[in-house]
Amino acid sequence: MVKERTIDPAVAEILEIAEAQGISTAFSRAEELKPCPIGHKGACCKLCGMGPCRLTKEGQRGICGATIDTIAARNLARMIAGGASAHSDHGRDMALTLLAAAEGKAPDYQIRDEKKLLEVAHLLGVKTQGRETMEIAKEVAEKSLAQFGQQQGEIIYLHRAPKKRQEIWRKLGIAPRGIDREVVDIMHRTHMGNDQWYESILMAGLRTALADGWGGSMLSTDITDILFGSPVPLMARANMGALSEDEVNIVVHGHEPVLSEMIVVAVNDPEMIEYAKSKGAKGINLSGICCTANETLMRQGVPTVGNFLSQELAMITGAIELMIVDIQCIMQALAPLTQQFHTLLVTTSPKAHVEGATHVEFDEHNALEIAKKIVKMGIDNFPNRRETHIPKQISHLIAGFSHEYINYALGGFYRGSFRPLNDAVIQGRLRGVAGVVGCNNARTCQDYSHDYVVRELIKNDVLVVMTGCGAIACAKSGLLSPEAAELAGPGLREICEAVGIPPVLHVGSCVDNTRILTTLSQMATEGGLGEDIADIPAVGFAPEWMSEKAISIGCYFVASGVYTIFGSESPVANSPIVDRFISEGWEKLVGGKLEFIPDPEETVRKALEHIDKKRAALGLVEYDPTRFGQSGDRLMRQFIEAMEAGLPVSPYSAKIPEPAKK
Ligand code: MSK
Repeated sequence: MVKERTIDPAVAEILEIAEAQGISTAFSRAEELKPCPIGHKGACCKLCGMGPCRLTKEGQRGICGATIDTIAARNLARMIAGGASAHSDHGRDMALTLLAAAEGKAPDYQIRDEKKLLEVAHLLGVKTQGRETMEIAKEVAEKSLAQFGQQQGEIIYLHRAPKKRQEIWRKLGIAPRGIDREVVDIMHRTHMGNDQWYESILMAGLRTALADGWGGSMLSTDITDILFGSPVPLMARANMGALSEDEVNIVVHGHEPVLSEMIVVAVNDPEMIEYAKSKGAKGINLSGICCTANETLMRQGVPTVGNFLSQELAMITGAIELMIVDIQCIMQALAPLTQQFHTLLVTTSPKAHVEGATHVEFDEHNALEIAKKIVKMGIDNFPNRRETHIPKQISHLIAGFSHEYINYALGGFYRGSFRPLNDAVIQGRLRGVAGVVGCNNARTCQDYSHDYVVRELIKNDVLVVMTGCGAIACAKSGLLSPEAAELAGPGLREICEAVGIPPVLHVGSCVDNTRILTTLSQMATEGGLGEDIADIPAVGFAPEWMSEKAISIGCYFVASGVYTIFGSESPVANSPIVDRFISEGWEKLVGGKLEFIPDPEETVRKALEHIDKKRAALGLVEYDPTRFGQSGDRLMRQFIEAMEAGLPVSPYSAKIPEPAKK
């Protein structure tokens, strides 16, 4: 039943077509291919050639004598290492691009946010006085790169955390020494015959996750802002209705903005547009999928056509001339689809080749030229377009909430601070705050859990920040629009109307979860909500997680003191000891805990319970929504009216011709 697989009508529409034509998708394959019941719950060890050892009976051990607890802990730690590597390697590439730009070897890139460069320079201990911008940028890039290979001490960005949190990490010996070092430590530690105590393995796992969150990912976010500008709110569109019937459709997919930012420049080049017209198209229409989409959405207002589970369906519309992929979350199933549809699949990263795709290797030294070459390939493919089926669904949203902007929006230019946010929590106008992040998972109904959890949270006056595919899910269902304030509880609604923000804030891509860490740190140091992230009435969610990156993200939130709830069954369920340790055990040690709860209703209940417990511990007034809801401010109305009038709202969406419908 298509309805049980997705709540997105556009995906459902294309799924019907796929099914009628016998086209395989992740949705159909998930039905055909049941998960291995042993590996799924952490009870399979395949770390050496004597295995795989599948422990199915009580008290059973692997051939080497490994217990279920050791095996489950090793499996989870390796997932953290996999996720941390992916994020951090992305961060390294951003630092290398900054270095190339600063040395004048990547002339198509500039420093777009000098203020942020100076802020990061200060954090990294780079002198700024009397120095040229590019000189500072070069040293910032070099110092950032050194964080990856550092062997001793602790990574510099830990100093961004509240003092109390830093002390917890040091006391437990989980302050990361260097980003790469922690990943290698896990791979070594979990090798056959090494660390056999689940607690020790899992604490090392937290250290690796911290190296991701407060290291590789945080550097990535900051350097991306330096190179491409820190996001500020802009209006954009989401879902497959963003594909065009009469223009060349080019879709960017993956994670890194280094190429996609150049693609934005290339598709707006008048020569390219003329060339598209010469091939019978009316112009060029750019859109995105997954987190590359989030990057270009946040900064340029480029529409997103969907999240992780939408990637094949977008191709099945028959309307995409070219899909450019860089790294991560790219389904191998895309290449076979290009044999049935005219779409050209272009890979660009030396780390992500796909058999059956065309490879055009990206090189930041020659960025715009390569971007134009790829766009031209898409234009040349336009005459090959056959029958199309583009769903009409489109939603409007506001994206671009960097933590700097949240600070500014709440406090204003001269008094920007987190004071108003803290005060709102203290007064009970906001019950608490939540980060809802992560992927889609073909084992659950696409977008359902994201949508359910977020609706319930805002109804209960919890301000929600979102990233990744979760943010796209809620963008598609309209929760990132100003009108969604109508669905919020009375206190949150008042804030949205007075400040001019939606109740759900899009803060970026997977690596940008670090914006949430920074926001929580600033809330903790602002005062009134304790002295540490763990004191704040806050929760984290990944309702439809699937990637190792999500596990790493979840663990760095836990290690930072946040109660974090994942949807679906626990990947360590067959070891009740490990399952308890990552929840109660971690909570005793670091203040945050990780739980896997498949039922979305239960996740919301437990989250609100936790928020109320934290409020009580801080001595705050009990949450009472009847005290609020009298505000008359309607600043958000301006955004709504601009949308309805189809006014130009960002450099990119200014070219969108049709006015938004009511
Ligand atoms: S893209 S890691 S499916 S959020 Fe960042 Fe989406 Fe998850 Fe990939």
